[in-house]
Amino acid sequence: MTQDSRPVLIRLCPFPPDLEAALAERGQVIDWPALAPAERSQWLNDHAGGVRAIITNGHVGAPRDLVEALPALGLIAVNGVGYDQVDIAHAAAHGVAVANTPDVLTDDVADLAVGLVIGLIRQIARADAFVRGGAWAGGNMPLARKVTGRRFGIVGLGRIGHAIARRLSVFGPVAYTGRAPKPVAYDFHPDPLALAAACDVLIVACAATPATRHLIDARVLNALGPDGVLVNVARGSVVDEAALVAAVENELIAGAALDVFEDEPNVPAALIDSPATLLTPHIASATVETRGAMAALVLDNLDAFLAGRPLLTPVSPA
Ligand code: 8YV
Repeated sequence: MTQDSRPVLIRLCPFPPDLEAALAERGQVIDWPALAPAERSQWLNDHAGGVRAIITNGHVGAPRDLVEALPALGLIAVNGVGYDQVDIAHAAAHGVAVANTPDVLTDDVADLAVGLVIGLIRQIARADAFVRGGAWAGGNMPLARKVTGRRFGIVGLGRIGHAIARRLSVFGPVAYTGRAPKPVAYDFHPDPLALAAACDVLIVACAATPATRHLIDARVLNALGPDGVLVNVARGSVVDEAALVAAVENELIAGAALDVFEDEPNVPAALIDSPATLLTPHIASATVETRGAMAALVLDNLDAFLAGRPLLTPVSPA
C-alpha cells in the first residue's frame, strides 16, 4: 500500500459485492475482521494515521478504542438506520462524523412489520408447513384469529413507526407511544404500559438507546394480555427477552413475531420451539432494492466526506 495515495478505509464487516467493489474504487479498503488481533496492533502502529473512514453496519457499529486509535478518522458510515452500536458523542468528541441510511429502508421495514402481524395472527408459516408436511389430507388446520378490527399500538412513531401506522390503519385503530405526542390522528399513550393495555397488537419501532433498553418488560407484556401479540422490528435490546420467553411459555400473551433479538444470531430455544412465535433473521431491510439504495447512500456520504462536502444523512449527537 505504500504506492497507493488513496484514502484508507477500514471496513468492519462484509458488504454486498457491489458495495465492496465501489468502496475499493474509492480507497484502500482494509478488511478488519480478516486481521488477527496481533496483526491489528501492528497494522495500527504502521498505518493508523492514514485512515479517513470506517465503513460498518448497524450490528457491528464501531468500537471506541478503534476510533481513538485513528487520528485522521473523520467519518463512520453505517450501512443501516440504527446506529446504537456507535457512540455518537464519543465520535463527535474525537472530531468524527457519523452517517446512517434513513428513509431508504422505511417502506421495507414497515412492509415486514405488516407481514409479521398478518403472518403471526393468521399463522401463515404454520399453514405453509401444514401443506408441505402433508397434514392437509388428514383434515383442516385449526382456526387462526382475525386481523381486521384489531387495535394496533406502535412504540415509537418515527419514520418507520409512521409508515407502519399508515399501513395498519386500514386494518383497525392505531395508537402510539413515544417521547411526546405528535400532531397525528392516532391516539397517544404516555408509556408502553398504557399503550399495551389499550391494544391487541404491540409493535416495537423505536430506536435502541439506553432509555429504550428493556422498555418492553414483564409488566408491559402482562398488560398486553393473553389475547395480545408483540411484534418487534426495531432492536432486540428494546424487549426484555427473558421476560418475553416467560410470557410466551406461560401464555401470558398470545404470541410474538420477531425480526430482531437480544443476542443475534442466537435465538432462545424457547422462542424457536414455541408454536406461538413467528421468527425472521433480521431481514426488515433485506431486499435487493433497499440494500442497493442503502449502499448508494453509504457511498454518497463517503464521497461527500472525501470531497469536503456536507454529509447527506449525518447523525447528530443528542
Ligand atoms: C440492517 C438495520 O440489518 O438499518 C438497520 O438499522 O438493522 C438493518 O437495516 C443492518 O444495518 C445491516 O446492514
